[in-house]
Amino acid sequence: MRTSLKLLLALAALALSAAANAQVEAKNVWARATVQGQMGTGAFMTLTAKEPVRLVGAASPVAGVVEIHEMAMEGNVMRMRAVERLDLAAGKPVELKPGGYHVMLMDLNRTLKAGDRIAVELRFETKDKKQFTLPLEAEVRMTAPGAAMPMKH
Ligand SMILES: [Cu+2]
Repeated sequence: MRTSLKLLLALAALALSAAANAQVEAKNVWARATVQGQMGTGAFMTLTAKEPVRLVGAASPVAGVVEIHEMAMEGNVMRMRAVERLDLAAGKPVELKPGGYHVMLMDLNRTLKAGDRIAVELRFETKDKKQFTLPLEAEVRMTAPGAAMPMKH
C-alpha cells in the first residue's frame, strides 16, 4: 500500500512537470558571441506557448544578472530597457531577436565564443500564478540562425 502510494505520487509529480515543460516551446535558441572583457550580451529565441503564460525571469550560469529587455526608440535613439514580464498568447510565436525583445545576460563571468553552448533557464508564470521553469541550451553565434553568412572563398 505504502509503496504503491509513493509510486502514484511520483508518477503524478512526473506528469505535472512534463505538463509544465510542454507549455512553452523554444526554437532557434542562440546567444551573441562576446569579445574578451565584454560584460553583457543578448540571448534570443522564438517562444510559443500552448496556453497564455508570461515570461517573468531568466537565469544562466554564465551571467551574474539576467533580465528581460526590450529595445525601443527614445526620441531618435534606440535604447534597451528591462521589462517585468513578457506576455505570450496561446499558439502565437513571439520572437526574441536583435533589435527587439531579448534575454539580457549581464555581469558575464566568461567570454562567449561562437560554437559554445550555454545554459539559459526561463521562468514563466501561468494565469493562476503558478511558476515553472524551462531549461534551454543556447548556441553561441555571431549572427542569428538563418541570417546571411559572410561569403566563403
Ligand atoms: Cu538588453
